[in-house]
Amino acid sequence: MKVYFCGSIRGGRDDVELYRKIVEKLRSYGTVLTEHVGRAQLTHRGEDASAAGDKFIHDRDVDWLRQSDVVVAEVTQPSLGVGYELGRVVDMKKKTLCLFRPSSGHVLSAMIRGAEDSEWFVVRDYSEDEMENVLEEFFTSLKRT
Ligand code: 6K6
Repeated sequence: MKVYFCGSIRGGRDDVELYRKIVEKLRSYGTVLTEHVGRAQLTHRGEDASAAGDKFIHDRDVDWLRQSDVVVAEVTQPSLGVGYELGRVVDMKKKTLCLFRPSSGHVLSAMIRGAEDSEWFVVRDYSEDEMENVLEEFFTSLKRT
């Protein structure tokens, strides 16, 4: 199974340690196409940015989105790129899980929360210590569909 993980990069890297833990857990379900999102060396300023530039990153990531079987997004830290990816993914009809931490003080965009449907797009409020169980529940539910 190919898993595409979305998390903020230029939107801010406050949650990078949590992204790393999510990526680690996701690896138990399949190949994570975007492991770099959980790497602390990848900063919002782009110290680890590809020399090929933004067009390369965009085209490669959209291609990976198309190839993926499942998309998991940590959406607590607002990010234009994550919002864009999720908008594209809704049209691709991929199984998608959005993870949001209400304790952060952020309020999730209506364009993400309101995109929830019973078939493809799930938005789950959670706390960090629930992360592994929430992922386990989601991937177990996929096996039943
Ligand atoms: C790092 C900092 C600046 O440029 C980089 C290298 N960039 C990226 N490499 C890989 N994926 C990226 C990069 N920039 C954005 N993305 C994709 O968009 C990831 O899949 C993330 O889920 C999402 C983050 O978007 P922003 O708007 O927070 O950067």
